[in-house]
Amino acid sequence: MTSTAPTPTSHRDGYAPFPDAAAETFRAAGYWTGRPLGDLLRETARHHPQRPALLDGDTVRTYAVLDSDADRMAHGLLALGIEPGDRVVVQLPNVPEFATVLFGLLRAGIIPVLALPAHRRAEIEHLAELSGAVAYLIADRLGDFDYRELAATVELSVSTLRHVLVLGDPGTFTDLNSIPRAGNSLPAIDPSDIALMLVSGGTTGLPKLIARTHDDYVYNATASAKVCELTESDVYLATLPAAHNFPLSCPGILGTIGVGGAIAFLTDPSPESAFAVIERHRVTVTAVVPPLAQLWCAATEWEDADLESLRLLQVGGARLAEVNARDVEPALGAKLQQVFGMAEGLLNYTRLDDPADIVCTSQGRPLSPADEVRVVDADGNDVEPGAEGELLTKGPYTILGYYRAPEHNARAFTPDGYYRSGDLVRRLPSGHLIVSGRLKDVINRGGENISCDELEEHLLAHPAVRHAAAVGLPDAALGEKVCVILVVADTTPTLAEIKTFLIDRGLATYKLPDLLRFAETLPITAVGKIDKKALRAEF
Ligand code: OOB
Repeated sequence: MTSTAPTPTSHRDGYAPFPDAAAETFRAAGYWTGRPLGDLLRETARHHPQRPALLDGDTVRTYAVLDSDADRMAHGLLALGIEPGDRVVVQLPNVPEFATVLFGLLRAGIIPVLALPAHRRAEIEHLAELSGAVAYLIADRLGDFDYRELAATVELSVSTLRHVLVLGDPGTFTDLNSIPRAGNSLPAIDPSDIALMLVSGGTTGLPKLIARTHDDYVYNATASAKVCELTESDVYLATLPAAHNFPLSCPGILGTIGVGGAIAFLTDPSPESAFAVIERHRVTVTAVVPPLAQLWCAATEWEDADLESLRLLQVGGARLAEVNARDVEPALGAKLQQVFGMAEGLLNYTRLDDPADIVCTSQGRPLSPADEVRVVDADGNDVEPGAEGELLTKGPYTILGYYRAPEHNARAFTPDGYYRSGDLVRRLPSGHLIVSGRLKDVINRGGENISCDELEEHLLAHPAVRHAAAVGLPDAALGEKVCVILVVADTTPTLAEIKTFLIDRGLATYKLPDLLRFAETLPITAVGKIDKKALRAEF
């Protein structure tokens, strides 16, 4: 076991609950409604049984069908002997069955641990051990990767695992579609209990588990749907991996189900395949990370799909440079919404009626009136209004501790329950936040701190630059030197040209790169953000 907890027995061992007083406040104020997540689907299915829920090529699953499939899935999982409170590692690509499996587990009170399709042995074993998972639920394969081979290894090393369930060809494992589907009554769900576990996007070490309750996650999804003015006429496209908080619940799949919209799924987010699906299903809303937003914008020059239906492009997960933000509406014909969120909770959105300048230069403002945000200096004191500092937060959908991680929690949370995000922000008088970097994504060059985000933003303004990443490399004299890695369009600028360009933009000379490297593509994380750890190792 990599868990620091002493052989936990109950699913609540190692969980940091909301304090009673806070919970009472959130209920009284109406943020928490006492509904289990599974009810989002139940209520829509009751009111609009014939509306399309899941779109997949020519196949349409209505809300009535999804609702009864989810119930049957719940019965089947319980019939296998998986019990309410048990954890199941789910690793599925973006396919409609993701929704059936998720709601099946939620209704059975079984806790999904939502792994990303790109996770491999190290992450899956860690997540399964840490959560004490009894089952691992996979697709047979995605592209040329065979998840059954991964499962065969994981099964040997994780002692709590009793089942491997496969969507598709099961090989030597259990076929998810052949498990018995009837005969149980579904358990009562306590809305303050853990509904599901997300995986942290953490930049250091192995991922951590983030336990979200029914109450807080229903609020996360439904309040996000309101901010995005989502209605039953919307068609949401799950472009980023569905297990990630952004496409899952911001407002994503869950928010769309809550309002009775339809959902289409994408396993390949390349412009060619994404644009075809947008055109075919008349997609209205989707969420992407900045590198993908850039790629889609550029691709409108050579792809001629009809994207007219797209009304809102949400971009988040990493800093979107202003130059790229300004491209979105002209290129795609959709409104841009910047989303600065975290699996730990706090979500910031630019609003649909914010002025264009705010939408293009800020990362949004908190979703909830009950979100508490502090911007603090290195000593934990609030900075002057508008000054840069670390974002601390707590509120009705922000966790108070990672699951089974007491030592890490002592550093990552303040004694009075604020999550230390590690993000450097500035707050505008309107409450909008500008993310200026990460506490750790800073290069210390001879004692001067250089924000990688800031440098990258300037580099992206260069006409030849498609993608840019700055990393600190060890240097005997300076401690660290500045290395810039660029993906360029057609011309290849020299280091001297890049320096002149940056000086002309008014950048301080100590921030200029020492080294310039070129790459065909930049390495990305499981959800598609630029992977700084991998870059540092490579250059
Ligand atoms: C989202 O969630 P995670 O958990 O994968 O990553 C959270 C971290 C934040 O702490 C921040 O460092 C960074 O990703 N981040 C942004 C950003 N959005 C997230 N940095 C700059 N600008 C942004 N717009 O990434 C996530 C969760 C829900 C919605 C959207 C993103």
